[in-house]
Amino acid sequence: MGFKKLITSKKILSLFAAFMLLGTNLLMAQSTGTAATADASASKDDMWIGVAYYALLLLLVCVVVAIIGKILKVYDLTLQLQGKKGMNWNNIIGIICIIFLIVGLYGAYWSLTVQGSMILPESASEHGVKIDFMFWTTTIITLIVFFLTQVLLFGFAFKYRGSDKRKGYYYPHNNTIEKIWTVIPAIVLTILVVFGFFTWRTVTNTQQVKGDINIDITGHQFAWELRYPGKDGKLGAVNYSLYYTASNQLGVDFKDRNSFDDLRVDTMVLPVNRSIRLNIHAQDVIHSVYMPHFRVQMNAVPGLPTYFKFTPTITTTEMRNKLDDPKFEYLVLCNKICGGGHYNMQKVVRVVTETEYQAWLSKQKPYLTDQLRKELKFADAGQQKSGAQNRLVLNN
Ligand SMILES: [Cu+2]
Repeated sequence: MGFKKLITSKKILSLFAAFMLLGTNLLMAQSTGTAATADASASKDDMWIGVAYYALLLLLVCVVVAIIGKILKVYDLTLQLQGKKGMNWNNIIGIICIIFLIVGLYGAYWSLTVQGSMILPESASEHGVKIDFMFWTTTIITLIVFFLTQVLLFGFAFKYRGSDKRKGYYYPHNNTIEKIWTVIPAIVLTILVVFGFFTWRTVTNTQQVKGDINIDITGHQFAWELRYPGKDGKLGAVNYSLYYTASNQLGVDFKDRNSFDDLRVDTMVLPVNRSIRLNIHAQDVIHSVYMPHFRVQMNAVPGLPTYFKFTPTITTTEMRNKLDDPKFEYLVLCNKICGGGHYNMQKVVRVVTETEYQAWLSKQKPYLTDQLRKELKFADAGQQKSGAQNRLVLNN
């Protein structure tokens, strides 16, 4: 293939487009990461240098491939001019297929061992074990299929490469083979999908029961806010029309007396082996509560409260020992790209024993601060103040 033909061919163009997309991702990631820093313009320059570097590298690879192709072609023509037998292109393509197979399988092995070692540790929640089982089943099945199909594809391309000694056998159709490669994948995929459906159903088909620890988690650009119930074990209601006041950031509705003893906390502390119900809210755009160690993820949608129930099974201390990492912390992250500060939307989650949990809980400050009491004029009217008046005060 000539150079001109090479650079105008669709495949090369799409490869180039993929590289440019990679550059765009790099651009977004870097501009987000450095949005708040003073030297943002300097790093933007660096970023463009990075994009140009990859674009040039791609062009260079194309040129080298084209030159090698040309050299071989010239060599082939020279041989033919000398009356010798030309190069055996069938052998060359066959060997390239085998090289591609070996390099590709090594790449898959490298990815599995190097990147695979960065995989999450064992699930720290009850339902997570089921999700992990499903994940590993799917991974093992797809790995077997991947290995078999790649070896067959490139192995056959090599073994049955074109040769003067044999002729290609014309084999247009075979119903049995068609049935096998349609029915087997259909059965396997159906099993996986049904398996996934039932697993997800058992994970999410939950009811609120007595003894659940209700925790409100509210996402906004760019932080998570947490609210725990007080001694009554009940969270007061929230009202979206009360959002955005400085001292009542979560829009807690003090018409509801359950809200009087609610607690505002900074770290999500959870007692081990207790059922936790996260009530999930968002105040501006869609966020997503993501707690990878517990295999928990649920979108936080403005105006549409969602929830997720789970039971942590491994304390932070136990997990630190298991991983031999004294600094390990569970995290709650945001898993929706919700704006420039998205990357920083995280909070520490600490799983502790019941005794430690009670001790921690007793030290937390109430959501209803003195400032808020003053704003709501609780001091004047005591706790009998009507909700309608509260709202009037808040809206002023
Ligand atoms: Cu977010």
